[in-house]
Amino acid sequence: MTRLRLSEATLAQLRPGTIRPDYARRACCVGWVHFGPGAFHRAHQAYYADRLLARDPHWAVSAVALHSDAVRSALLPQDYLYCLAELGPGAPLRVIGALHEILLAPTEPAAVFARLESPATRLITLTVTEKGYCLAGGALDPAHPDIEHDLASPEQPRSVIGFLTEGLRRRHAAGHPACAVVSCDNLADNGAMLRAAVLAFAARRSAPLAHWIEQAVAFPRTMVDSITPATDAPLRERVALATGLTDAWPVQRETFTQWVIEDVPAMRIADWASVGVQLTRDVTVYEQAKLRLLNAAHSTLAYVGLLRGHTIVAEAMTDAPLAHLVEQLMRKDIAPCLSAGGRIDIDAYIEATLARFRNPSVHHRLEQIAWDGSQKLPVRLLPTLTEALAAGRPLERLAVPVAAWIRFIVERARSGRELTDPLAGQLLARARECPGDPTRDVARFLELHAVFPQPLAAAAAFRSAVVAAYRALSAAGALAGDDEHGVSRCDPVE
Ligand code: CS2
Repeated sequence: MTRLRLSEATLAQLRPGTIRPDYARRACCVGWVHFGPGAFHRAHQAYYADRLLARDPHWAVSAVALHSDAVRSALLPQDYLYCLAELGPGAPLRVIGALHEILLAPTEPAAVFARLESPATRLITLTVTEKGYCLAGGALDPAHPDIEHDLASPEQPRSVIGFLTEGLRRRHAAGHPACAVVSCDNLADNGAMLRAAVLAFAARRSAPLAHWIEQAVAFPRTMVDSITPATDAPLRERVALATGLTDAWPVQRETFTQWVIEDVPAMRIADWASVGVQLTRDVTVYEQAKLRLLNAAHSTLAYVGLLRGHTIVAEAMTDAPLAHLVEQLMRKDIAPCLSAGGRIDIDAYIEATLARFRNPSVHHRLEQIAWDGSQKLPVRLLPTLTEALAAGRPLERLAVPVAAWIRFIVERARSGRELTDPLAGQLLARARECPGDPTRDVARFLELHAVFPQPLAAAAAFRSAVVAAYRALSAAGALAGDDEHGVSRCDPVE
């Protein structure tokens, strides 16, 4: 059966049961520019924009794709409408109408700058992933090829840092007020990090420009959370059956969603609370709990789970020794290093996170989480390891995901399977040089300064914990509790 394609013209033919935009899309205007219209943005921030639009028509989103035209090609024939499926029994399916356009940065820089410069734009957000910020050691990498390029050709930038700086420069030159720039990526202190990267770039262009950005532009920090599995065939099927229409690129996420933004004057531009977004003075406690508990546990499940032959998070959580490791890691190793300041009940947070991982409706591939480990470990795991080392706390269990990541890369190099990571070439080359001796294999990887900071990398206690975990894991991801007698190979002595 040939189905019609989702679009403005076919919206009226949606089968009952799908939630549709409850506002006049044509009356909406762009007030929000977003870099990176991937699945996470479309399932998370665009959902909140959609809810805001029901109250205020000034929040339509102009999305900017920095590299690929795939999302625009899929959504342009649909007037940028797409379906968002929440996952779980009886969870809703809704058509999101918040996207007004998708601009292609490489071919339409003038249109991108026009949006950035426009006084109607009151908010700029980013989901460009950890690698999109062109950092090295937590600061802008002036030797990054895109940054070198953008400093040489600031009006035809490639990087998001180049686009933002030039867009802000034009805004200032036109006499328009500054607007907030908000990183929605999983980076520690994402606001300060983005601000420092833009200022470092701007300072190389012009001191007065850097000064104006420093004085006028707010970079509030955020915590974003909602598990968003990549679009797959069952989702397309669900959407087609429920709506009666074809959607070239629907997105899906768990029902749980959270967005916490630092409460600065520049963010008091919308009724955020009315759509469930929380503004607070102190985002750090939320951010640390999210990155160090949820994301660290995710990466542990990914690397150990893949070695153990699992493919999906919920399935890995049915593997008792692995689920036990993850829970102990969160409760006994990570939680004691967190300063929740009474704002979050950490035990309840861990309980809820484990329940989210066990949700069988969420088909979240471990492979998706395993991507870009060189960018993720320094944010999710290494700060806890650094603090645990300084406090003389046990490192044995915390070292397991690090060892599993190294094993995972060594296995990829051996099997010739693809490794998705901006440092893939370097990582695979190192893995091929590994002789198969735990001490020497681990040493090859701990030399990677872009991943392992000093003094952690040089600390004997850390090195020996990673070597022990690497030895215990073996290529098949062996864990404590695998043998019936529960003899502990990874558990620290308690
Ligand atoms: C995951 C995250 O892919 C990953 O690395 O850990 O995308 C995670 O699902 C989200 O941060 C949840 O909000």
